[in-house]
Amino acid sequence: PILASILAYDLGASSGRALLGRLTDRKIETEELHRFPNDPVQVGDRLHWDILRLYHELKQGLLKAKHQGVQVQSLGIDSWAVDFGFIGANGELLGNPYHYRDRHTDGAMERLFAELPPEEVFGRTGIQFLPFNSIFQLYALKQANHPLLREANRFLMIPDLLRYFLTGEMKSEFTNATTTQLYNPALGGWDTELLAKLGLPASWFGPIVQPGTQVGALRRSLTEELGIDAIPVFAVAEHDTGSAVAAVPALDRSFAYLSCGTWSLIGTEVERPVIHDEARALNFTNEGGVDGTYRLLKNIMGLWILNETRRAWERAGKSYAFPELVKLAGGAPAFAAFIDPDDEAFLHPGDMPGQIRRYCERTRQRPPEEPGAVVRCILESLAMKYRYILELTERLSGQSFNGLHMVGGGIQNTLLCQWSANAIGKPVWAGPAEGSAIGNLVVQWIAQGELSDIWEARSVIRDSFPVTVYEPEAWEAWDDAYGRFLRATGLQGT
Ligand code: LFR
Repeated sequence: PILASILAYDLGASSGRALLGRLTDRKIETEELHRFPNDPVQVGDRLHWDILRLYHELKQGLLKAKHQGVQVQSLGIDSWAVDFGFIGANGELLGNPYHYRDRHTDGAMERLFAELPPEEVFGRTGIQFLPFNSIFQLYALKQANHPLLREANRFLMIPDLLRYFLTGEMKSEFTNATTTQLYNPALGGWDTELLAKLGLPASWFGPIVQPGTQVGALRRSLTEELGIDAIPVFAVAEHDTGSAVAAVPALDRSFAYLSCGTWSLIGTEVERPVIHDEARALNFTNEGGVDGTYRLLKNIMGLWILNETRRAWERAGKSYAFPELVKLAGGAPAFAAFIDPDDEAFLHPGDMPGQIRRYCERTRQRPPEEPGAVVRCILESLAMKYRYILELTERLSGQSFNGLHMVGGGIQNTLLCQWSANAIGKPVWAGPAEGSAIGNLVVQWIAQGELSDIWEARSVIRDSFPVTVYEPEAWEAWDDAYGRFLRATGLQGT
């Protein structure tokens, strides 16, 4: 094992991992220390995260390091965005955080807009409208007169909360704070006017720290419980997408990325948030990044649709391994039917194959029947949507990209990488797969002076991990099918 190293916890919507990292002679070595499932738990009508189990897994990681004789010099946590828990006056967590796919936010966005126009919310925050943004979750809780709100004293997002469990210190981290849609980049802090308009107490929202800030060390009760030293704890880019973008091995300062996992996030890095009518109309977001940058990007539903389809088949007693599904897709007829992956029908857990069938019926296409055809429909539609959003990113940022960097676990799906290259008609550079965890590590090294800044980090990542190049193929067929994709989905050409 790597004996002296730093530790990155990266929590995804379906699994989490702890990665050890070591930096020597401008080369990064990583080693997976611990991997664990992150299964949401449905209780009655509500869908929750199992937050204490996640904390338990963080501790298991620390124990594994101890048993392997690894000296952990610092650690950081990143996770998915928007979700949160409340701390009561006694310092304890109140309730179990909701999952952003819970239905308690259904309709909340529209109801909020009846009170506060979307122009104002976007103008203040620069954040895209997703029905599960913290702002809409909080609004839904408020309208439901949720008992939690009477006891709440502090609002902490998932990584803030886990970091609090580890250290006893409450701090909000910048990149993740921006995803609440309550942070105002022009003010450089929580938008207290917006909070007041929504009737949310500003006192819930504490100090914000930038990625790369040391926020305490493991608390006494924990080091005694585990029999380990007090490891320094850093706020990294605690939004996993923020960490993933930090790890994009770009050489050119003008670059486009696709962070590919449960979600597909496509965009570019900008110096200043892009907040104007067009950005709002296209529903682009400006999420906080590392070193004062912003991530101008858009969410695409991503491999969630495939994962959830596979789970539905599994429930029906038909289990397929991913490689098998991808192989079946490769053998199915091309361009038979398209979905818009971002249709609301695909947001919630449930009968995904049924949703795809109904979408096709609604849009007068023959629904795919066989598993291979269903998977092909999902992957081709994703690739087409990537082209669509990449073109919008170019338009909004006034740049033209000569290829697309793909990072994240989704790049293991080589068919998707190839089809993405085909759809955009430009090369795809795939790697690294552990984008978020590596971004988490490099921000700790920058904080410790081991790397000078994000651009040195990117070049070190480039030299440390393989990047697979996918050259576009069959451009004419893909370009022709793109027209059919736009018509089938009702999306406007750019
Ligand atoms: C990706 C991600 C996205 C965010 C979504 C929900 O893991 O963090 O950036 O929009 O999850 O939190």
